Amino acid sequence: TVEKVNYDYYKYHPMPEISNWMTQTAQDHPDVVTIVDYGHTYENRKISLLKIGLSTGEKKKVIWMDCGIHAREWIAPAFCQYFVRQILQTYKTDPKMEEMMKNMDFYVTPVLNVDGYIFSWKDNTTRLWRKNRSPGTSSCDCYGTDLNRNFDANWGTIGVSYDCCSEIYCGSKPVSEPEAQAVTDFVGSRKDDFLCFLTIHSYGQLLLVPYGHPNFTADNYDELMEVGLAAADAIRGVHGKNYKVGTSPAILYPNSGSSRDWARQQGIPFAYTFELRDNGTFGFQLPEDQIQPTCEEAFTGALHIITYAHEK
Ligand code: ING
Ligand code: ZN
Repeated sequence: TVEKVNYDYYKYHPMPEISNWMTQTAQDHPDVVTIVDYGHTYENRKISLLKIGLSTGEKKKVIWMDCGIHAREWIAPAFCQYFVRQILQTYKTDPKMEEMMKNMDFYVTPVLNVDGYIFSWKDNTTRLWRKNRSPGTSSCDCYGTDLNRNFDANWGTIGVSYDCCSEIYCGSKPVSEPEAQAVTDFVGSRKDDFLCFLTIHSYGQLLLVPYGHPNFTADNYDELMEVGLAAADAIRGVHGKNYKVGTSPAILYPNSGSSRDWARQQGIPFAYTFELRDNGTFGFQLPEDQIQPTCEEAFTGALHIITYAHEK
């Protein structure tokens, strides 16, 4: 079969194009890629991931990556797509990648907050939308919950708002949102198999480790830092960009209810938040000519973490 080569990985794509890309990718690699629909958004769209791996008959470990939990962070879905292309391109010639594809399945969600992502493509006034699109309450007339404050990890305790008009509204209760429920159910059902939980955001050039709450420290904090710092070194080697490594309270701001903290609390050892480029010059509106270098460096960083987890 002839590989389709016409998808432009160095442009931003609206949701229908990303959905078609998922279908096409699964069709092009029927032996390694399957689409898994694992939930619905508030507006009842499917939430889907690509499961990527070589079947061996053995029980496999799992690498999780989600992109686009925040609507306006367009570089994140672009990175998930690039990541998928890279692993599919390299495993045939790179024995180390082939080994990883045999021992592990990669579960990649290119766009988690599908409703929000579509809304951010609507027009100039909606481009910077962050949250999902569920309506507020009878007493609060705004749309959207911050999905990265809605997970059941010290929910509602710090770095959140109970005002439904806020950008960091944590929702009415833990996992009130169907998008957070989908991840919770899917990952929670076989959490012991997961080695890595990588959740991709922008911007700031950071690798964040658990926890977001300053009163708690991950029991593998030292190892998370060591691996994160080595990943940042590798990232610096690609295009010279500096990525800071630390907990959110130490280098960004404290928060609760993030998917990464929930994943670490579930026992998934290597849980990281990536904040991709840039440092604020363009912010969420990162120009398309930076998609390629951003993806190249982030791929190197992610692969460093994944390789470490695999070999451990
Ligand atoms: N940043 C993340 C946010 O949800 C973060 C940073 C992640 C903080 C995880 C704490 C825990 O606010 C962006 N850019 O969304
Ligand atoms: Zn974000």
